[in-house]
Amino acid sequence: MKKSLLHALLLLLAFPLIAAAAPIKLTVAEIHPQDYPTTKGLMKFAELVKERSGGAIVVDVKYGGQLGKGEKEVVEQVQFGALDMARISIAPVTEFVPELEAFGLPYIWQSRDHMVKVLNGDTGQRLLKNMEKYKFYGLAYYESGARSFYNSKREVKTVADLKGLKIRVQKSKLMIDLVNTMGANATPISFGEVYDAISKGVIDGAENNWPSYESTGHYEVAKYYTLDTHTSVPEILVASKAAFDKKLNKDQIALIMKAAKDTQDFVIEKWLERVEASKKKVVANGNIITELTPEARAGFVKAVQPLYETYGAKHKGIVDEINSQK
Ligand code: BDP
Repeated sequence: MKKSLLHALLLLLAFPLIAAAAPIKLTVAEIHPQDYPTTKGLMKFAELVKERSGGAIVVDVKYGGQLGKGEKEVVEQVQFGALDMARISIAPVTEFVPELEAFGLPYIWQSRDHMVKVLNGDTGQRLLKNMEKYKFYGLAYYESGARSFYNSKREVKTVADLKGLKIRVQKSKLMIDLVNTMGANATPISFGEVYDAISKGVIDGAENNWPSYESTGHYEVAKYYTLDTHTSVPEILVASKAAFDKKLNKDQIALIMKAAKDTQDFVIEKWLERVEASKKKVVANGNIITELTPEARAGFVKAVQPLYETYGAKHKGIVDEINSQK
């Protein structure tokens, strides 16, 4: 009798401790596979959050598109509060946060250093903060190299060679307009459907950076890759304001934001390694890699100028800020 009373008392005492010790679980969606640089960054981020919160916050990295194959739909879920976080390309995010379009404008960055300076400086950080207006917490920017065209039909040496090619784009108005302005026929479809669409001849190609061209296997079905580097739209780690405000206090949100930023350099490091590995694999496969002559590059740059009269004018303040930091 006495013993069971004691047990009950102990249980009562222990229960609040057990309850308090249950970690807060957060999920982050990532479309890329486990060994992709951004996924590695998220693993590191999860490690930092766990360590710095003393195990009170646990981040589950759902990579490989487990939580959705379409990035636009994933962003929608984050905004709505059905998903805690996602690592995505800024391109589909611009459908929800229009001012981010400035970062995806063609040939806007002079170099990686220029981009990193702007993103980590006042301009980039202000735009991250501004995402709260759209029900997001912008946590950090991740590296994404430069996007270039690839196709299964022919070698593209000048912008005129793009004419008539059916090119898959991300679900983003800016990307659709960008690719159409260059003379190709933009076809918006989800990332995960591109391989089949190229191999079945539904589309002729797509555009992406070295690691995505390689990791998706697109290089196997679209052997012509032209390094025109038309856009360097960064990746972004976004959180749901609704979900975060419900699950976390201010200090915990600050801890998460800091941990995210602290993984940016790590992603750049992993990125540079992967670019080299991807190049090796693609070249060994016998793909045709085309470097642009200076004249051909000038042709690409000229072709996209109309976008500066529309999107550029719309975001003139930000574009001027970016240009002044060259
Ligand atoms: C890759 C981005 C990924 C995008 C994908 C795409 O890392 O987030 O979804 O491009 O083209 O470079 O959809």
